[in-house]
Amino acid sequence: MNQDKLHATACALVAAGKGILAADESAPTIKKRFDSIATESTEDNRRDYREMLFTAPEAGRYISGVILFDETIRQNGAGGTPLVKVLESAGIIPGIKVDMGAKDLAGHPGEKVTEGLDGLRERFAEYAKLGARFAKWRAVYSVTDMLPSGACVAVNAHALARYAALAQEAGIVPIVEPEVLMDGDHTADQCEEVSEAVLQSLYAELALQEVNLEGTLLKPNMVISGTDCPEQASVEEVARRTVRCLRRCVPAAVPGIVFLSGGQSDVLATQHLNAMNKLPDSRPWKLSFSYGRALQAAPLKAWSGKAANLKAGQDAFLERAKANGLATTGSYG
Ligand code: 5MM
Repeated sequence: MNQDKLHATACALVAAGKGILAADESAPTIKKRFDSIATESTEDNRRDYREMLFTAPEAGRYISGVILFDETIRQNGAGGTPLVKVLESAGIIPGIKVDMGAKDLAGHPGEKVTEGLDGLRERFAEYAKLGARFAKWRAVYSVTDMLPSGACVAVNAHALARYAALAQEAGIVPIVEPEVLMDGDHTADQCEEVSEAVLQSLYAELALQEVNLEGTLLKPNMVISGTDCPEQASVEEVARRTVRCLRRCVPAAVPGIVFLSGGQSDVLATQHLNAMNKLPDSRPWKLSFSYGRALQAAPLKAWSGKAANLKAGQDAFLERAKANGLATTGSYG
């Protein structure tokens, strides 16, 4: 394992003014997205849509890396160039989602454990050959008065650390993504408490398994009220709570924290990131983004499955990418 190389890649992914595009929707998720614009989810349509995003002029000014799905990392663009090469020539680092999804956790109704460790060493070796320089594994936690259980927190931390160790062995930077879900009526207080427990368990497990933190990135949720909670935390409160929670749990050795958007509106996700980067509190890590929906909702709608809308789709994508790029330095609005 070349630790300097892993660290350099992790730092490049959180360079000032830049963040990550999560374009790693699995087949059922991308179908859901395409259903919303009445477009069939064929292999060609998925390629055309993603190629539209990857080739948006000057996307590399705001986008440091793209998380790909297994199909995409093997796919050629319409002109025959591999999409990995298309990204590289735009100055964007290719990444890969390697988890096999969140499955029901035995004995714990309503909870999930992320699977995909079997054969992962071999898959990493192949992905490295295909050009992946970073990877992502997502665990999810539901919040209720009873959840998450200690078991759910522990098994997901263990799996995230096993994945991270295997990624580094292959020379690939692991992004660890523990997502405390927004669904439900829980308060921002509950979200903060659960996020803290999840992160503490994760960093204890990463230490136990001797993962080199300098060569990792964290992709967490923000500390936010549940979608159905009658009292919604303001932008400033979300920023303050999120940074407080991260300062309590995330070691200074981690180069960067790249948030997921988790179902927030695109503008709100940008405002939250911007507000965090404006806080005077000292922070040892960069705060950036790794948004899926918050970067793609607008371009997906503008494109709507029609080649004639390519420029409109790219313009909509660049607008969100630029806004989030500004938010990484607290200079949005
Ligand atoms: C892009 O969506 C990713 C893949 O989800 P599925 O495996 O369910 O298809 C997802 O992991 C995404 O990378 C993160 O949740 C961040 O995306 P959002 O939309 O929450 O910013």
